[in-house]
Order: sequence, then C-alpha cells, then structure tokens
Amino acid sequence: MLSINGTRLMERIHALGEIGKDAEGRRTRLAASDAEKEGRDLVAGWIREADLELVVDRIGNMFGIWQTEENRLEKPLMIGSHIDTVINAGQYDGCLGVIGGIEVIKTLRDAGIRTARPVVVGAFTNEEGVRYSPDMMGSLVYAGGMAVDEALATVGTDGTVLGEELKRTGYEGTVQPGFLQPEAFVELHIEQGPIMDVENVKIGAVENLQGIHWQRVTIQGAANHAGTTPTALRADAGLAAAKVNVFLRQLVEKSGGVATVGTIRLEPNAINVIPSGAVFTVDLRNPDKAKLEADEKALAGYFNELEQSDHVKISTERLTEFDPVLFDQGIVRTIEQAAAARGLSCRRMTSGAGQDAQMLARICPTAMIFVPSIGGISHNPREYTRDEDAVAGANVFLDVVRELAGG
Ligand code: HGY
Ligand code: MN
Ligand code: MN
Ligand code: MN
Repeated sequence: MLSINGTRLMERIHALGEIGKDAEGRRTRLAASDAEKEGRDLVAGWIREADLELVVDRIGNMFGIWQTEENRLEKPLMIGSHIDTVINAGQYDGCLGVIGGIEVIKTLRDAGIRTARPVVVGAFTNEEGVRYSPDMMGSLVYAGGMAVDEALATVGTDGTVLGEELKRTGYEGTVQPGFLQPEAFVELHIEQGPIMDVENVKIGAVENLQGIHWQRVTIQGAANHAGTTPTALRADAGLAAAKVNVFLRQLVEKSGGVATVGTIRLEPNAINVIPSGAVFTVDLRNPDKAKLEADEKALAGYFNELEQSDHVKISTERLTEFDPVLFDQGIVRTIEQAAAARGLSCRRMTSGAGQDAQMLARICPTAMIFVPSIGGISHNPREYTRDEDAVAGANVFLDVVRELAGG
C-alpha cells in the first residue's frame, strides 16, 4: 500500500515547531507576526520543493497547487489547515494538516500517480484569532463569510492592523480569496481533546463541529480604598467578573456546552484598590445551536442582574458568532473505509475546536480526520501526538485524497 514518508513528516513538524520559540522556549507564532513569517517562509520552501505552484491571496492564505495539463480544468480537491499558533503553543495544532497535506501531494507525485482533479494544499491566515478577531479569519474570508478589505482593516490586540502586518511580513498577496472553488475540502488535525487517547482509537472521522460564540465584556465599577470601604458599598468590577465565571460554569454544566472566561484585565490593577474596571473575553460553545443561543441569552440576563446587585455597568462587544457545522457524510464514510483498509480503529467525532474546515464547509463538501492528542492536551507546549499516530493519520489522509481526487 502506498504510504507517506513518515520520517520526513515528523522532521518537518519538529522543524516548524522550533520556529517562534522565545528565550524560555515558549513557542508563539501569532498571525502576521515575524515569527509566523519565518514559519510561512519554511512552508513556502516545502511547497516549492514539492514543485507546486505557490499562490498567496490578499488575506495571506498560502496555497500549493498541483495540477496537470489533463486535469487543470477540473475543480480541485482542497486540503490544508493553519500554521499560526496561540501563545505558548504546541507544535501539532494546524501544522500537521499543512505539512501532512504537502507530504500527501509529494508522495503521490513521487509515485508517478496522476489524479483526475488538481489537489491544492492551503495554510490559512489567522486560524487562532488570538491577535486579530475573529478566529478562522483567513478561511472565513476565503469562504465569502467576511469581506477581505474588512479583514485587512482589523485592528489587533496590540493595536496593529492586519493588512499592514501582512504587507510588512511579505504575505499580502494579490489574488482574490476564493479564487479556486474546491470540489471538496479535507483537513487532517489533532483532536486536541482526550476522547481518542482514552478509548485508544487511532482515527477520528469528524462529522460535526460545535458552534462558537466569542464576546468581549467590559465591567465598570468604582475604584475605592481596599481597606476602608465596607463590602456593601463596593462596586467591585473584579468580583463581578469572578461571578460571571462561576455563573457560566453552572450554565454549561446544564446545557452540555463549554465556556471559558479569558484574557482578564483589571483596572487599575493595584493591590489596595478595589478594581474599577474588568475587561475579559467569553468563549461559549455547544454542538446544539438552540442551547448555545439559550446560554447566551441567560448570560445577558445575568449581566442585568449583576448591574443591580453589584452596582456596576456592563457592556459587551461581539467578536465571533459561528453556528455548529455538519460535515459531509459521504467523506466521513470515505475516512472510515480508509481507516478500516489500513486496519486502524476509527470512531466518529465532534470537533470541540474551531477549524478552518468549518469555514470551507460553507462552500463545498467537507470533513476532517483526527489523530489522538495524548492526555487531550492542546494550546499548551505539552501538546503531543505519537509519531506513529501522526503517520497513520497522514496515510489515511493520503488514501482519502486519492479517493476524492481520483488518483
Ligand atoms: O478556538 C479555536 O477552537 C480555534 O483553534 N481557533
Ligand atoms: Mn487548529
Ligand atoms: Mn488551535
Ligand atoms: Mn482550531
């Protein structure tokens, strides 16, 4: 059975994993940063080395295109993921799908196989959304869910403008996003959760993805002396923020979703001053759209209660609102068949994480292949997938690509 070059795959995963490390060894490649540029340059080199046509679109999505005289008029099969990371990240999230995609195409070419349709591997801009909101921005623009000029004008958490940073780092392309209409899209990705590791399952055939709502919350209280102000007279923004966190946990325990309060900033952030201000983000997710919306509504109601009970003012800013996504059942079955043909255990999965695939699903039949994350750890330098599991996933990916591209 044709297989990918597992040694080359893992060497490249680790080579890219070295990029963006600071003095303490913390790996961070935020979208359109210098560290990410270094990663992009490395991936662009692998795309060229595989003799693919490198195309960068206006939002910085990078593509390696493999087409022949015979198949170039056919709609392409698209594969890919992202290489930007969160802060202090692991080395597999996104990167496995991009490097695995290049590896699959290179393996097919080197084996002299010709496919009935072109195969394109993409590395989408700003999947993580840490520096610029929303997340999955590059694939969202590609799928027509956000205007490219609006995306390029996005101001980051550091006050920079995305378009200017892409230009500065040499990755603002000229091609209009969406320039290729894919026949289908498949993404290889780590699970980033514990299920496959706990159940010792090697392949995840991902059939759906939970909805994701992000908002930024600003609580306005009143600074006062931490020693002299009686509890009843306090308008403590920090306490109110803490209450939101506890409320959310109780809410999602009932609805079966997940919630995270993050990036909390207190003002004036002094040990002996009651916080006058608290700014934080809420990440709310649920595979069930009705429950997700009900949780959001309950949270808004709780904000009104808190304004009365804690004498604070609360305002919110919507950052992201993505519905749950159903993937293509036909491709999911192809993934299951490919896993079975290689004697690999396989189970259907829901993606708890946002993915570029959820955006491509807006424009073509889409599904994902998961491989196990040991301990379910991700968005953390301890993120780990066994080499043999990454290679097994890439081989199933190879078989699925051959099936869908007609090779
Ligand atoms: O937040 C997410 O799930 C995605 O990785 N950006
Ligand atoms: Mn990812
Ligand atoms: Mn991620
Ligand atoms: Mn993701």
